[in-house]
Amino acid sequence: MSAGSGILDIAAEVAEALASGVPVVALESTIISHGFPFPANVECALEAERVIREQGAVPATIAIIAGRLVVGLSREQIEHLATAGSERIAKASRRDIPLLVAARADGATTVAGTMLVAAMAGIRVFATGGIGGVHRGAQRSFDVSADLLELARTEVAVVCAGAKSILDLELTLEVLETHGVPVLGYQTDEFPAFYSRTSGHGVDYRVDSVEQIAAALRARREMGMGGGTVIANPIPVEYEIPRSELDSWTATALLQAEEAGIHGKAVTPFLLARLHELSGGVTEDANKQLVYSNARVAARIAAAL
Ligand code: PSU
Ligand code: MN
Repeated sequence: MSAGSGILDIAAEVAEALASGVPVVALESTIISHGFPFPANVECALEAERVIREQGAVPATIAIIAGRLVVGLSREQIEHLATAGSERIAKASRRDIPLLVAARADGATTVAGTMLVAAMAGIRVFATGGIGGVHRGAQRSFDVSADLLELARTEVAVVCAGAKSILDLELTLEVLETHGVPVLGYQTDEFPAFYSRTSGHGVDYRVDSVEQIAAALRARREMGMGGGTVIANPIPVEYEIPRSELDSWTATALLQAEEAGIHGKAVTPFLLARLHELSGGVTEDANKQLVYSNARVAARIAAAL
């Protein structure tokens, strides 16, 4: 670790890239601790970093390690988050971060937590799998991911494959609209539903090149608007999972969550784990591949910036 002031530890390679204008792409870590089982989680984390390097950019995987906000995890730190177990590593969203820092604890950052730390470090582009959103039944549960509110306030572009159909995608798009977060479809007119390229919901704007995306991000910056941008990149067609299969796994997973009385931050990890189980691992490969695809697009956007 070299640069960074106070509680921020920026890896030397990331600090040098930021100082010299080499493109940098942030990656989250909840996907490592809570999104995938071991060893798929390590494989996915390391391969996403490799894909970013292949495009000439520098990856910066973000997490909280012993209370330090680390920007650019080492391989050992990635392996630690992947193997320590999801009970020992806190899922760290905006509200959790000050407490974890104060307690010198470990935390794996969600989309919201990663955006917050990336912005502190001066990183403007971030690749993930899917963003959190408005959960089905949120009219009663009020379960709206903090990811959406972070997108409203923090100026980082998030490249994702849309959001999972375990969520209410229509309400998710409504909340993003309310908060002034643009949803750009990369080479698509539809908001993708993670494992599916389509969801039946349109995007605000279709963009066909990374230069177009970079121009929109520059314009936002010049105006000093703050706030994030969603770049929705559909899963590559060869890895797409047929909707009929997904729908039945999703319905079962949602029912199991309700029966088990799962709520709060446990909901998303519970549903993800059930889907991996119910699909006999089919969702796992698709999930990895869409992360790599998002990492590639994010690196190209960072270069175009
Ligand atoms: N969606 C996925 N995989 C994930 C997540 C979401 O398909 O791993 C993780 C991300 O870290 C996201 C978080 O930021 O779950 C959202 O959690 P919640 O719904 O509790 O806000
Ligand atoms: Mn939630």
